[in-house]
Amino acid sequence: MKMASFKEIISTLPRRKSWNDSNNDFFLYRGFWCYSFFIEGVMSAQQNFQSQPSDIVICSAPKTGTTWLKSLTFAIVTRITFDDSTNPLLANLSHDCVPLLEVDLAQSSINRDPKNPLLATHVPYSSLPRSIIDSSCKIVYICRDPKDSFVSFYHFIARRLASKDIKPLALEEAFELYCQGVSNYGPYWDHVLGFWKASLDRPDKILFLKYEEMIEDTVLYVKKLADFIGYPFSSEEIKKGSVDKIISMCSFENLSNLEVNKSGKHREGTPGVIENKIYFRKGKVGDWENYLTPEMASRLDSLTLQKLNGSGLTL
Ligand code: PAP
Repeated sequence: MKMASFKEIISTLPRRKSWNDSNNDFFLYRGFWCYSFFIEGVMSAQQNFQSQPSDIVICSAPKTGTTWLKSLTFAIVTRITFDDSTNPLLANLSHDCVPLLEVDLAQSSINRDPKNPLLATHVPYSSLPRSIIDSSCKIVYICRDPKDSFVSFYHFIARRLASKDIKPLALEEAFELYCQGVSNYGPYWDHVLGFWKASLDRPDKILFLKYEEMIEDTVLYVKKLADFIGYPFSSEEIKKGSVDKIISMCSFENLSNLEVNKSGKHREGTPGVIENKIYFRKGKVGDWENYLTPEMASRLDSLTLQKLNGSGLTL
């Protein structure tokens, strides 16, 4: 199918005002809300993307720890090729080291670096290209407390709009939309549950991670991640401090202080250009307390309990 027909299909979808500027509405595609540009990419990837068994697909809803997980996974996979001073993560935003399925690989799976098995996506499990589900490639998913994820996303949009001199939606208005499920690739709970259920059915294929648990015991989860994706640390490497080096290189403090992440731009020269620094804000657990009232927090917690009820998952 051609882009024009994708656009025609999208124009018939339910539409809502997004948190972004008014030229950028959300459309409801297969049960999730998303900007039209990304839906076109998802449709195209569904037709064109051919996964390889060696692929490692980093999946997440936005603002749940994607930048960190991409860095850690990239550092694990490339640790033999690069040393501490030459790793591309020191000179590039991690989003520039890992192609995004619905943008970079939407038209074709051919123009990939054969040495890099990583790709990333925010697409919900039920809309992943068939070849990702059917091939023996690995999926790693990260999720986060929706209160922190909401606050993170709100700031991300506000900082992006500020650079264009546009006032963001009021926090309360964005919160209302979020609770209704109207967020980028949302409803958030459906996104998480899709991968959670799939990870229970196929534990060898999908590793399900939580941002908070990774912050709490990063060493444990970095080892788990490396084992799962087939790049385990040898006991020799562990003795040499390889795990700790990767964790320090990918830490919020280190990455956010790199020149590239202070002054560089992601997708420069395209309408989607973003300053790298807005991918780094605080990197803390529980920052929602500084922005949500107790009422807002308990409303979101109740919604989360209700949505995840019976799934065995807590957030
Ligand atoms: P994305 O979906 O646009 O890629 P994502 O990386 O998932 O964004 O989320 C951004 C959050 O991860 C930010 O959280 P905050 O707003 O609560 O601070 C960002 O600060 C945090 N983050 C970025 N890099 C790291 C890191 N190296 N370690 C921990 N958290 C990080």
